[in-house]
Amino acid sequence: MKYTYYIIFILIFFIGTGCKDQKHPSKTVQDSGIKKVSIQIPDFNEDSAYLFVKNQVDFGPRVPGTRAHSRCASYLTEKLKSYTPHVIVQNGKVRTFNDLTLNCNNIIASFQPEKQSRVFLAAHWDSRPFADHDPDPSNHKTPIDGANDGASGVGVLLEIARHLSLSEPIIGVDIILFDVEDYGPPQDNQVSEGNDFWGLGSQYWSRNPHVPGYMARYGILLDMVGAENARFPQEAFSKYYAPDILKKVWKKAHKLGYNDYFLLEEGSPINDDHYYVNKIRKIPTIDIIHLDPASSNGSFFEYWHTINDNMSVIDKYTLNVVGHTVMAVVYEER
Ligand code: AHN
Ligand code: ZN
Repeated sequence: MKYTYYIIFILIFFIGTGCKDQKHPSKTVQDSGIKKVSIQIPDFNEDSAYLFVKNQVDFGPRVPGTRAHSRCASYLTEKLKSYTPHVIVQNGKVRTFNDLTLNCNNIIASFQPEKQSRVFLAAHWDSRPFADHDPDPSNHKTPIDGANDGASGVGVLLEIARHLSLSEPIIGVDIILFDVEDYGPPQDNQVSEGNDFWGLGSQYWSRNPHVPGYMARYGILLDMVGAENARFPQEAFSKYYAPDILKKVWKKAHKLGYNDYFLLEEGSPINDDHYYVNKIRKIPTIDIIHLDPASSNGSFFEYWHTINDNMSVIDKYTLNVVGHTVMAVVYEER
């Protein structure tokens, strides 16, 4: 009798482990009918991504022209150089809404640059010079940490870059960190053509790509991807310019169980870096961006362009939701 229980226990144990769903099963796909390629999606590490966000914020607000900004540029460049020898810092001059000429440093890291079939992943690394949406008007000229608005997307991309250095996907990947995205005119200083004073770094890159005639299958921009319970509706320019990419990414997110984050409803159009890449460079590019029509600013996440966009809003799980989804998409491309 004792033995019967023992055997039943052993059987249950083996059936149990045998059926257990692995977090990242290795998939085998038929590649052009000849050789089989095993696809393993590496484990996105949210602690690592969080640290990458914190390291940027620790420099202080990364406002173009400041010491914190140039020190952070060196940090990002060196970090990316530890993952690939192919890092370019593209320097250009851009003109702001208030007629300043700023140095713009777009930082580009390429993985398997020899491959024709490639995608790019992007985020902006500068932070906003003024908290013009802060509820307290005395903060309206204070620069922001931009933990979510800026650093979160870059943190996710640095973690992805770390994985790209450890295991190669089938396609080539470029990671583009755009500078001077967030120098748009403040709320109380609206200028005509004000919308085109956002995304100055991506406008520069779109007209002057780091490789002449640069092309990619598609691009994915990350903007404000670190707040707790983030919501990513389908931003309208992404839906207009890159509907198939949008569907592919949202479908993958849902397959991974992230339905509460990647919403199937449409979000308002945002003049973000992807808009200029679509318009000028003509590479279909989507924006994974936290939008919230119920927030007090009417469009973006609650602490957008306030001094409260600091490390306290960053949630590791959200970084994981986005990083895991993007890595799954990239590593399954063939
Ligand atoms: C506009 O408000 C038109 N664009 C803002 C894009 C942005 C700012 N993303 C992050 N900060
Ligand atoms: Zn911003």
